[in-house]
Amino acid sequence: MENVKLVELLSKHREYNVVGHVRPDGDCVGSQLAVCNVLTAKNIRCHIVKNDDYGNILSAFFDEHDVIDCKDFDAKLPLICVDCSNFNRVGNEIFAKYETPYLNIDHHISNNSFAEHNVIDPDSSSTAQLIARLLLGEGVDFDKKTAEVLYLGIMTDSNRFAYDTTTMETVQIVEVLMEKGVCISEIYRKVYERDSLQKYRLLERFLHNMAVFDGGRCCTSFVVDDDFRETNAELLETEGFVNYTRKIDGVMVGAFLEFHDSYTKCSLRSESADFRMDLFAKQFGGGGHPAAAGFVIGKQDAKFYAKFQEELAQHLRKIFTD
Ligand SMILES: [Mn+2]
Repeated sequence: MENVKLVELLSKHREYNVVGHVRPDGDCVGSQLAVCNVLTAKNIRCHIVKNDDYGNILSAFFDEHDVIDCKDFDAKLPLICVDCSNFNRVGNEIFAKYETPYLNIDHHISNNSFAEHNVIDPDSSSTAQLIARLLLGEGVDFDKKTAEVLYLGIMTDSNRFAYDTTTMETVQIVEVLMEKGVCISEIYRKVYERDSLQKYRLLERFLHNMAVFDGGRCCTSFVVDDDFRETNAELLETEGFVNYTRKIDGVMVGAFLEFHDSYTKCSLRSESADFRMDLFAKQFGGGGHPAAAGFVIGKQDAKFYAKFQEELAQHLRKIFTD
């Protein structure tokens, strides 16, 4: 990554909009909140633009932050995007109103540098880790609240430090965040031990639909819109479901699909970065990381699911013969 001065970039203007991707996760929310906290501490105004539902769990991290709905935001303000591999990940309303965002901070290998200034590091386990590294490297002092939201991003995107994206740097940064007052068990409970019963009802259906194929190397599952309606689960409550597809012994690639009435969403995970889930997702207009990627396409039917499974198996076979 080229030598960037994050604080210098953030100090160029007196007011900003900050946004993450739709279907927000812990990294996207933690990164937005961290950037906002740093700006606020410098007396720079900052609005988080709400482009999607944050869900019960992530909402608990917002506190007194200035969040404005996507429909009422001022598109004349410079825009900071965090954790977005593509500009269209910010959602249609924002995407339609901005030509070029001011700043793009991200860690996806598939990021196409869509902003005026781009701070991208695919070697970082999370966008939050990248922000933390830059702040610490530039000698910026930040408070416990900022440390907590940075930890939220690091913990969730590294899958609780289980992914091989977790490096010495990840752990060293966590050490500094703890010095600033972060209580690891408290954030863990706030994120992972507040499940709803509805989530488990949806999970039952997901587990029921699990299929292993291609000699045990691939696993997929899915839920449909009726499953959400009948269980009352929130959309964001499928967070983490895809990991089950990859955890079965022998499975190398896993996928989780959501068949909605107006779109289809797919999450992909692989045992190793060599399996290039980002490239597989790219065929469907998506992207992500080598071992964790995804895409969203239009409404699909059962025929698509069978074809998708075949293509996933083929992708893997191709990697072994190359
Ligand atoms: Mn991320």
